[in-house]
Amino acid sequence: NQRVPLIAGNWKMNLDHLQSIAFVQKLAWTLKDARHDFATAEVAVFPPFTDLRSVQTLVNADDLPIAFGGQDLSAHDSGAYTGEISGAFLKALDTKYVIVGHSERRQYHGETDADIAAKVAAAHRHGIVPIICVGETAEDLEQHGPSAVPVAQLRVALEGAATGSDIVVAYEPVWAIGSGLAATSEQAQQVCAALRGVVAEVLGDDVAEATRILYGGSVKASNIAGFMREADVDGALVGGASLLLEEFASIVRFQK
Ligand code: G2H
Repeated sequence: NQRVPLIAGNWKMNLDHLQSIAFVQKLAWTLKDARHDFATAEVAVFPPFTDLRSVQTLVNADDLPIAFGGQDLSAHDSGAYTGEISGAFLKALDTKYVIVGHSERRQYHGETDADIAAKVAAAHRHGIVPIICVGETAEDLEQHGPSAVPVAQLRVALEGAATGSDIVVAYEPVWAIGSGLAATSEQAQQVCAALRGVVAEVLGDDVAEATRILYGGSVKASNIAGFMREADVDGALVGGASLLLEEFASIVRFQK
């Protein structure tokens, strides 16, 4: 397939301002030293909102081949929504991507599939590519089997997708997040294939063929190659390991 893998580092609410800046700079140098070919794997980082401007300045000034994005966005475009960050604000900072529907947003902020569809629509209104996160809890897995819940979540989220706009999907089993216990590559492949089926059903075969589907949940340098060998896994959404320079750089340099 023609899909360029995406390795995305979700920093969550970690790294202070100085650490963020130092990290982006060192990551770029490390990848340059290793002659990383960004055409073979795209790299993106997702700092907290308060560091997006600094990351943008750094990336633009040094012409660093690193994409970046927000960890969330508002479903609304503007108005009296205290504490919210709009798609327009993110776009003004040159963000290419925005994570939507991360399980931590679903779990701690009560985001529903319908909320996530509205955020997908908001991202597309502003020309930002949403990384739509779906995944089942251990309980869901026991009750409904491996694909049912993520498939249902994605079907609703895609109701917000605009025709002709890019999406990225991330399969993140909740039981594998930050637990150290990643899914097996076979498990990831099975669900990612089912998710590609949903994209085909809703947005058509061509979009499904072009859409990158990532695996996320305890991805490390030691397990990335296995995931990347799978036909329907096109990269990774990395949390904990994205905060460790050498570890993240090795993930980016995975060998197929
Ligand atoms: C899942 C993932 C990144 P981790 O949340 O989105 O985190 O790699 O720490 O499991």
